[in-house]
Amino acid sequence: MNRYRIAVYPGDGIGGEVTEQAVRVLQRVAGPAAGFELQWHHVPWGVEFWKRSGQVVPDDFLEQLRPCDAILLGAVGWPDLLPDHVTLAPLVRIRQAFDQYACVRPARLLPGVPGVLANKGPEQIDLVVIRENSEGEYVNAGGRLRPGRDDEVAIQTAIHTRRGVRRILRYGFDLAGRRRGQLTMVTKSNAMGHAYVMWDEVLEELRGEYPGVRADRQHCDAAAMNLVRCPERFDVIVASNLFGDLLTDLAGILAGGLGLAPSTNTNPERTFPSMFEPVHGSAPDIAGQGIANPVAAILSGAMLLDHLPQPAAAARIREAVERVLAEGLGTPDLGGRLSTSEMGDAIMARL
Ligand code: GGG
Repeated sequence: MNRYRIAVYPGDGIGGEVTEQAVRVLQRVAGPAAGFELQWHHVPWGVEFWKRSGQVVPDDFLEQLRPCDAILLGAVGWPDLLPDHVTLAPLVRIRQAFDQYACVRPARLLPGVPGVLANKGPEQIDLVVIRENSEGEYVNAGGRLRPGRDDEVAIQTAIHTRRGVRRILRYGFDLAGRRRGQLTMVTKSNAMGHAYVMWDEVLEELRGEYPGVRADRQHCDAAAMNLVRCPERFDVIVASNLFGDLLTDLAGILAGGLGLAPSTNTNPERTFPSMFEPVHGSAPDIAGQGIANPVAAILSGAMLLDHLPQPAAAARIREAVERVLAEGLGTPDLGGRLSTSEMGDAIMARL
């Protein structure tokens, strides 16, 4: 029997509430009948850990995570106590240290889920955003000169490498080839004429290797507009780190809300563990009320199983979630009345 060691990093706010449900569901589909076992390594990091130790994560946090087969993350951030860039730093560090360069964020409007766009249903909203996750605007290169003074200078430099662009575009081409064959690369090369012009060149360099994929490019402003105007024209989007972050909140809303939006931070070479997390953040406004939607975390768990790989168990989870949503059940963000744990119960009951 395969045994996988999974690190669970619930984090802050609703992270703990939704991760608890994801762990329940994952535990249910594992076991001797499925042919694999999950061993959990819970890490209590985040704002509560900082209150006790003065640090959001311990010094050896990467060493603790490294031997795991995968990481299940909840959410990070509690801005009343700590600046968001402090609580987010370990998450970005994990992505970079473990070379999790492919952030995969599917956005599919499921039957039964109320959509926000008139005349755009499940047939029209089914896309995947691949966000470059290791470089770009998130490398945090820069600094502040004369902080707080009127003549302060702050520099935040984005770094894009040809190798990094090539590998994320290849990932997108490969995925588009397995889906509907449409790749859209999103940049802003008309206004940012160095890095994003290199992105354009790499797209042209690779295009000929994928005759089965139609590849086009859009500037990020046009892509945001077109996602709302004609989402059915998108299949696979590849975007830089920041643009991917922006577009996946938009895509998540088009697919019914961030409470439903899962994601991966994948190291495709499997040299390091990959990490799975809901797209949403810690939602301090509803934390502790037991009303957060656990579906994004549960579907992130299904993506984790796909990666292990245990695709049959992943499919069972997706089917159970789809049945619950098709029956019109949901948490308040979906217009429903179920609590976080009742939503978990409903999914467990259909497994
Ligand atoms: N689910 C993880 C989480 O809390 N994300 C909040 C966030 O703002 N993440 C920034 C990012 O994904 O780059």
